[in-house]
Amino acid sequence: RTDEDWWRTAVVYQVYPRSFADSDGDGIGDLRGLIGRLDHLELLGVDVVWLSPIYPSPQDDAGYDISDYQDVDPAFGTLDDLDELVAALHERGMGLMMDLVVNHTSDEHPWFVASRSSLDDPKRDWYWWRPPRAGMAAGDPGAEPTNWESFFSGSTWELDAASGEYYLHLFSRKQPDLNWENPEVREAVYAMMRWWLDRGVDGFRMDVINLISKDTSLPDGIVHAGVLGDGTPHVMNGPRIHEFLAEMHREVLAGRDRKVLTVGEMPGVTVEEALLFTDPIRAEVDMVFTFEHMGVDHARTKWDLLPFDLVALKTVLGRWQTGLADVGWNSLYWNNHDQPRAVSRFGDDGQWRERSAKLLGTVLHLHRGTPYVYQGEELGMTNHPFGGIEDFQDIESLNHHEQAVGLGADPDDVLASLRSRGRDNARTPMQWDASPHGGFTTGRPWLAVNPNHVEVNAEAATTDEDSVLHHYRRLVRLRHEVPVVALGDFTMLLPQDERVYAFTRALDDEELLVLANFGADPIRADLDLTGWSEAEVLLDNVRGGSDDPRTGRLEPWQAVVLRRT
Ligand code: TEU
Repeated sequence: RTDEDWWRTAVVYQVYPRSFADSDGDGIGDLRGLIGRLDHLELLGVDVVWLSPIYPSPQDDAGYDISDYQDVDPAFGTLDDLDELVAALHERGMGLMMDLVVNHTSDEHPWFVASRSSLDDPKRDWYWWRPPRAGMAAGDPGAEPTNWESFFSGSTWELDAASGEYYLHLFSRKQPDLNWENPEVREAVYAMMRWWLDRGVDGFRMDVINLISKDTSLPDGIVHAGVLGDGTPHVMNGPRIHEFLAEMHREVLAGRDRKVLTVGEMPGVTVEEALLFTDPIRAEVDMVFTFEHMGVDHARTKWDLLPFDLVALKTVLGRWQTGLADVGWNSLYWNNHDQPRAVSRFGDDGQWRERSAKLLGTVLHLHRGTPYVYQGEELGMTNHPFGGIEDFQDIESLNHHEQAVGLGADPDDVLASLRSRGRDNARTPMQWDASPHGGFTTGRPWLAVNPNHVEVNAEAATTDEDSVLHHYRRLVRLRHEVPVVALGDFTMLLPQDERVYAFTRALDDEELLVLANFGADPIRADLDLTGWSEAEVLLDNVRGGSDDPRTGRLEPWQAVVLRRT
């Protein structure tokens, strides 16, 4: 691909390899399993595959704790398998986006092993080491250098008894944060990135990349609950973040013989900051993953559930559309390996599962930006019916359960939150067919397959023209073939309507109108549609509906796209 802007009409598909397809019967997905399933991706028509980590890892955080950035974990295969995947994707006109996890390494990475080995090891300053708080002894309660709480519960500091110093880990204690203030660290990361580009990969999804610049004075955070404080204001979008990303662009991404696609995962990023990160003139990243729309249905923490509020969702997404309308670019997602299944969260995973899954696809893919399809989203896969805590495997969920129950929370309430929002919901194996374990493995799957794989699976969807899968295929094709979908101006309509999501897209003399009924009751959109009576119905998730969608009357969970010129 030489056209510099090919990516503005692209759709990215995220593969979580551990749960995608297992080729050797060990119950864990692998690269050869993925290579064997490329027809599915080609049917969908996606352009790029974002591959979650396949690197050597102790698997403390499901591969986001990396012990060797330039190899493949034997559980997933070999570097030869990865080279074969790159070639196979390129042959089909698709690209490969690797997951770049460089805010932290595994504590088993040789860099950290050296850094920890002694106070004067040359790599000591590759991580954040600090003595106990002034006037306190190592190991004393509260002696940690700051009061910050980890994303995975507990303190963000771990005491290393040998040296009597603490090291920083925003995530698990087996994920020590790299010290990006140290130019040697930055150079080592850039060299590794160039090594992957030389191997033929086409882009990077950058894990929590806005955490790499921190307030080096390491101030305490505000204590909202319990005894630990909120460190996020001191580690998100820190003072040198734009400097580091601009340097990374200069040192790695610029001057290549073809476009390198980048997306920065940025917890806590605002649309104002995203404008700076994605302004092409600034040459930092192409787009960012915001979490703002993922926060409309919970209070301070992801476990404090709130009911879904469509107005809140539209307000956030509308603001991001407006904010990046003229400069910069949006990413668009409902799902990934960290979020519960959208059809269970924002749709209706019971009677209206298929229709509401198609509605969610229509709404997202008709926004301006690059859509990301997470494995199984195109099948309308749902949350899993988890039972007790023994059903869960994700460190984030297990640590939260232990800490919350330990602090006196009702175990049933905590379990209800885990069942609704736990990351394991996104990590149950891809459902390929109705056979045992959904065709994911011939062995015992590392995490149980959803029992509904008997009816929710790729094989059944492929032969059903009305399936969620074929609806997603149509959405991808629309983006490739109808310029107003990728490039048209976005205008939100009915911003305060609690049931109808409505907006237009306009480019030159073409205009689209998207109407979506987020509910199980028929409804009439409160819009004057006289100018749309002759419009073309470009897409409708209800075949043979009783009403003409151009009247604005919408059946339960109906989503339509009208086009007029
Ligand atoms: O996620 C960053 C992150 O912020 C999430 O952990 C989020 O806070 C949580 O899941 C609630 O939504 C990235 C990776 O996507 C995640 O899988 C890793 O666990 C994390 O970074 C550490 O690498």
